[in-house]
Amino acid sequence: MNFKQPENSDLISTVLPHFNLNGDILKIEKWGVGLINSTWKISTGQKSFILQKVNSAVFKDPTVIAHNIALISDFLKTHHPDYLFAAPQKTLSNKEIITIPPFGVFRLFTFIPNSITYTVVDSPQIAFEAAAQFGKFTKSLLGIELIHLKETIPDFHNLHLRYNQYVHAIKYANEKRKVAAGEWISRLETHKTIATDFLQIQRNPAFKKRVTHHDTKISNVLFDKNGMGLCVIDLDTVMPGYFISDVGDMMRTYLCPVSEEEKDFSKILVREAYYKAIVQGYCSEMGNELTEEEKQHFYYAGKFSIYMQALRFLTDFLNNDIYYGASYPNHNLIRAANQITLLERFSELAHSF
Ligand code: GN1
Ligand code: MG
Repeated sequence: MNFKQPENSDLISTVLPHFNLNGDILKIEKWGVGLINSTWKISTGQKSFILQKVNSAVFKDPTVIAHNIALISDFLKTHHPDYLFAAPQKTLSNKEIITIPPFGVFRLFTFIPNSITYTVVDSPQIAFEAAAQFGKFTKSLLGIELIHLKETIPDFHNLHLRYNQYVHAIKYANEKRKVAAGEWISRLETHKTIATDFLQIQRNPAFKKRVTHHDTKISNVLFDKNGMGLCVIDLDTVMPGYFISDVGDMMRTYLCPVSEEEKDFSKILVREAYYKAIVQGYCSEMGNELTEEEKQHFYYAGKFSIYMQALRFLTDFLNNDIYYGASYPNHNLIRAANQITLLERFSELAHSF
């Protein structure tokens, strides 16, 4: 279904009346940097909220998200009642998530008072704290019956499938885009073994599926004013997965001082102290749970995530930007080239890890 993007006036007249805000709306601000969902911070005199419109082209069945969040929330209440869990607030009709035509699918969270988010990682301590929070999240959910946790995006981090989608995109791309991508396609080709190694992981019983976040960028961790981690947020892609997905995406997004949007590739470099902080932070929670073989794959985790994101951006460029969208010509090609450059910098460091 095609929905309209709401203006602030539409939020006030049509969307927010479905929720109990307990006060007058004083301010509506666009919030966060996500590429897929749209997010706003809603402030009232008493409390603040985070309103999110779920991208229903990507999350085809939003009830699956609501199901997973309810399952996790119940498990934590029973087994870890002190865990700070930002569950969505129910609508006046008692739903966690609601379709409001013509604007889309929405849910509302209470804004955790005094919490801070970062958009860049500028100290190893922040990287350690974030990694510890993602580790704690998975650890706290050990014991949940994975069979009941659904895949909100089927095959989301299946690298083998992502590779096949990329090959398919090359085959059917228009000539102009294929030519523009040529150099980057050949540079990516030299890293193809990352995809074949993943097939081995899938077959290896030492690699366990656990509750995995799948989007461990720094803005998905809430911190307190002293820089201590409080909890993780943005739980749409929580589903069964391998630890390499979470650790790898932290490496992809914390090791380099600039983001995937950076066009000046001379700024792309890998900060080793941050690598160590991620490994130590994650192991501070998950060290006793990971198998020896999994522990041998921290470095692979970084390659896996950077390579997969490069494939995904390049695939989208070849597919005329249908997934991520583009705000300037060649946007997804630049993002892909940025990630391929990061992969090259990361690969050069192999000797030191
Ligand atoms: C998307 O929307 P956002 O920024 O949270 C994507 C991630 C990518 C990321 C790259 C559902 O996340 O997998 O790593 O962009 N999420 C989805 O910036 O595809
Ligand atoms: Mg996300």
